[in-house]
Amino acid sequence: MDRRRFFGGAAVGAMAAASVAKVAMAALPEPVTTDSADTAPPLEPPTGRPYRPVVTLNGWTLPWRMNNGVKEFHVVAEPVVREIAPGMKANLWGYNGQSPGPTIEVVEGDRVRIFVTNRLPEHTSIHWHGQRLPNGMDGVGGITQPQIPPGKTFVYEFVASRPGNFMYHPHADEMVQMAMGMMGFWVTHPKGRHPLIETVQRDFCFLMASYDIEPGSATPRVNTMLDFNLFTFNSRVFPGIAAMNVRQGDKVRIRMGNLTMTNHPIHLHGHEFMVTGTDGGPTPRPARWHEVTTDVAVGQMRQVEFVADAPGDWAFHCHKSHHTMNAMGHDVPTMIGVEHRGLVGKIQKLVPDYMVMGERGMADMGGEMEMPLPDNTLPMMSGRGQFGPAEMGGMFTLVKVRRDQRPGDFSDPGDYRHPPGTVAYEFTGALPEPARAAAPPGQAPAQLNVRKPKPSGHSGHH
Ligand SMILES: [Cu+2]
Repeated sequence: MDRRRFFGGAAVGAMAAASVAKVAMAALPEPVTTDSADTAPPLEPPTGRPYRPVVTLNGWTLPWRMNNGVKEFHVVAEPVVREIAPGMKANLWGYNGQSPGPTIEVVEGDRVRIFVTNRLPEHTSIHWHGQRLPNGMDGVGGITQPQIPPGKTFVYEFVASRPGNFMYHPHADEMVQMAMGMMGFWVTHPKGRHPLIETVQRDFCFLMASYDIEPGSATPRVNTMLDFNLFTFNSRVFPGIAAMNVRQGDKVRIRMGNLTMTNHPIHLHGHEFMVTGTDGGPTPRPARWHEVTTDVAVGQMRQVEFVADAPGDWAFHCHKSHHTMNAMGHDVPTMIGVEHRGLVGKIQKLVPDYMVMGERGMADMGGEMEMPLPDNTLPMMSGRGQFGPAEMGGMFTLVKVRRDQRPGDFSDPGDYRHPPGTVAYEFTGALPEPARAAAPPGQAPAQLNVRKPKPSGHSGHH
């Protein structure tokens, strides 16, 4: 029978449109989203080649489906609400319900197909930072592809050909979209054993982002170039950043990428690590050396590894002190040594938001701020440990090393129990007078007790 005649004119069109729409719907994987800022347990690969998955700090890994040997993901660009730390939520843009977006984990050699749906009010694109791919899949809006209009879905497809650390972010209205939090981590695991990629017991990843959110508000100022006031690991600040909880003796890998506007020297206490990889891939062994701080420049990724052999709660943070502080602290006038009691109250009658540093430093403001904070605003320094206020915010968290942390258990073991006699303690004896105050009999007291070389009487070597 002639099919065209059987179905008839107008009916064919309607029928065809309906079935095409249905096929397209069926072809698009159901988007998976979350509204949680908790650290999800590692996503053990249900299909495809096996690997040891990563743990994304305060994040999660995007599930996929296999379709004729292709790993299919559905990424949705959309406005999200992100809890930056308990007490503050930010209106950001992100992917699949959160900022940053979910981590994408694949295996070297995987063919991946990523459906990107744009639910933002403006167009976007996704650039797959660091990947080898066809030029037209590189995601530079206007250059390698048309921008993805609001409401539309585009498809990216390529082979994840080299193992390592990657990022994804828009290459469309970048200043705005990255200032709003659009970014995600990508890990390509090696296929089988790789001579430069070691097996580790704990594998963590996060991205660095900075925001300029005026105290009392919730939406970043997108035009800021330098004066950011929130420096985050995965859009979280201390004490909201999850600790990295490991078992004593574990080999630990931490992967990090920097999508802020400045560099971050990342520092680990109590251990030496080795930089074992960058966004260019694993680092050749002769080029590795031990560090306790590694600088992650703008647009770079670093992967560090160490054996967590020292039990304790070890600080892990950016070494720029302003980056371990939240909003409000950066513009406060220095008042150390200035007696200004009573002055603040008078000024605040004229300027209600007026705030100054304490006479003895800023620590007075770390524990209990005397001033009420605007709504939805974090103290500039907060976070407590078992011994009191930590006076930090921003890019600060802990690596918690415990003898009894079970393999595969990433839960927080609580505060470290220090063995007796191993905590810095107060000296309670009598304090001796400074030595420089003592003068030999018959001489005036010396200002400084500096030993100088004798002007003569010393025969040289010549
Ligand atoms: Cu920093």
